[in-house]
Amino acid sequence: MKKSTLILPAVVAGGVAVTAGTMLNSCGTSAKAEKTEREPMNIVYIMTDDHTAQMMSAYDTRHIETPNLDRIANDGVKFTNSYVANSLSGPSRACMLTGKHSHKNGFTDNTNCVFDASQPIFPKYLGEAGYETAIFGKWHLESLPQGFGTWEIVPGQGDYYNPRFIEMNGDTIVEQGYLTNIITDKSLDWLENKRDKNKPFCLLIHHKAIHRNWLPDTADLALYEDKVFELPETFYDDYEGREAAGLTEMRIFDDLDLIYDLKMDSPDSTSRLKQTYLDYVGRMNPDERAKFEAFYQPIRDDFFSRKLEGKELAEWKYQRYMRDYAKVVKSLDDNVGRVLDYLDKNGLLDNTLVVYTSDQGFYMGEHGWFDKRFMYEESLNTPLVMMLPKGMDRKGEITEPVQNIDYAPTFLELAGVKVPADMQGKSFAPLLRGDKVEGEWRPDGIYYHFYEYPGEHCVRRHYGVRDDRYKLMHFYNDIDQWELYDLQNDPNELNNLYGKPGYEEVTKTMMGKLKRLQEQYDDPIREKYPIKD
Ligand code: SGN
Ligand code: CA
Repeated sequence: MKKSTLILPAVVAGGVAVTAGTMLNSCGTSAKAEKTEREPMNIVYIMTDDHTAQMMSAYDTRHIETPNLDRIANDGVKFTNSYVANSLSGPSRACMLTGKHSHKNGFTDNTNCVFDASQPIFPKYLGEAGYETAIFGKWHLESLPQGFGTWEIVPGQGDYYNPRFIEMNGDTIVEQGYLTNIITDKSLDWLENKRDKNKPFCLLIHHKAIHRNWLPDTADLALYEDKVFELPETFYDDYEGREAAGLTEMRIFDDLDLIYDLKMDSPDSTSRLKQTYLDYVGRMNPDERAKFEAFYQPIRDDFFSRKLEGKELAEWKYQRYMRDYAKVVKSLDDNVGRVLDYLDKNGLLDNTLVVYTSDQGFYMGEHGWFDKRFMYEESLNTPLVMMLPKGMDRKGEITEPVQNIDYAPTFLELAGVKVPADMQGKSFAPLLRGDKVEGEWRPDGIYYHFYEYPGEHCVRRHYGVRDDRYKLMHFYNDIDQWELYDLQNDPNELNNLYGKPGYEEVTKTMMGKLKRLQEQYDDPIREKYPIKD
């Protein structure tokens, strides 16, 4: 392999930092290191869309098995307190790429923003440091990518079947097949045939899966049909004491569309989303469409004959939702397996950081919902597992709270690239190296801010703080409501303690944390809603 000009990151050997060529012995003098060379670390970052920890067996064994994703967790590390900064696709991607909160990177919501792609993002810094960089799949930032050596993205949300891709020359092409397979094919082709193998690489594989409307690969249609998914404890939540939760349009019962989401189309059934559904399934080739119809038609016949209502209908919708979502996860899991196998067979795992995460979590019937957006646990959390390169010995669970704004500084530090001072995330490289960390990792907890309102699903704007025990949130704009939860005693966040006697001290402490975080991150919202001391 050609020698790299990179300044190599410190490798920990017996607690002593080793940089290329030399290491300090116990007397502080320079001695010849046993291992004098270290190849620069590669990064394979796999991110899905709307894949939630409840549907990944490394995190939750109730529903489905995800053996390939679990392989990453079992051979490496699993973050048990992994959060996003703004639970929505575009905003999450912008946070992750820039290492900054939404108010700093400018992409606050999916509907009104265009990402200024000329701003610095971590792949750009890696490219300048000699890395080969590429992204394949969902981009969702409206402008075209900049700062990557190679990119090929799907327009907007992308199509599950016979998808369109925008190429670097600006052309839009149509590929034949199922999107999760195709994104993986393109990624593996780049790894094998397109990149300069003399350079370290950073590859971002961004799937559309598991995004709505959960169109499975025809190969996986029959899966999970005999399974009855357990109903979440909060499925019949009445939202008492939580005004914003009660105002949303993301309920499985009321808002999950029978045609678009659940494929219960018939010639005389109508819905606002029928045409969108027809456009999506209309992309299938005749063979795919025939398999699709042959699978769903008996389910439709049965459904229309039963004329379900009330709870029966709600639970039927829940089961169908879970089954289709699970099928889409299966294809994703298989494709992650293909990437791991490639890295393994080509001897790349020793020197590659493999990351698997999602752009946010998702509701699988909790509070009666699908979708995300809220700072409640299911959508604030996002899965995060990593396989570490040799020399980083950390294994098992990492419990320190991390956020998607931390990824950029972490990757840069691990690659030996200087972390720019204006990145707001905190590099968690020390946690991966297994360094001893003094004191609390994030004494004030993590900061969150959601903006997309007015917007689809009607989740009100809110910001908040979460520490290891409590969560404080403020819903604002056309409402003004505070919520406070004791996550230890009320993990389902049903009991809003804000304003209740006995919680004055906790509220004061959490307000202090919120205020400090808003100052630290310089969120202008604090001028509109100043927090008094
Ligand atoms: C689409 C979906 C929404 C979803 C948003 C944002 N509607 O608009 O249900 O919340 O994407 O999702 S759909 O009718 O078009 O399917 S995100 O993950 O891209 O932020
Ligand atoms: Ca998403």
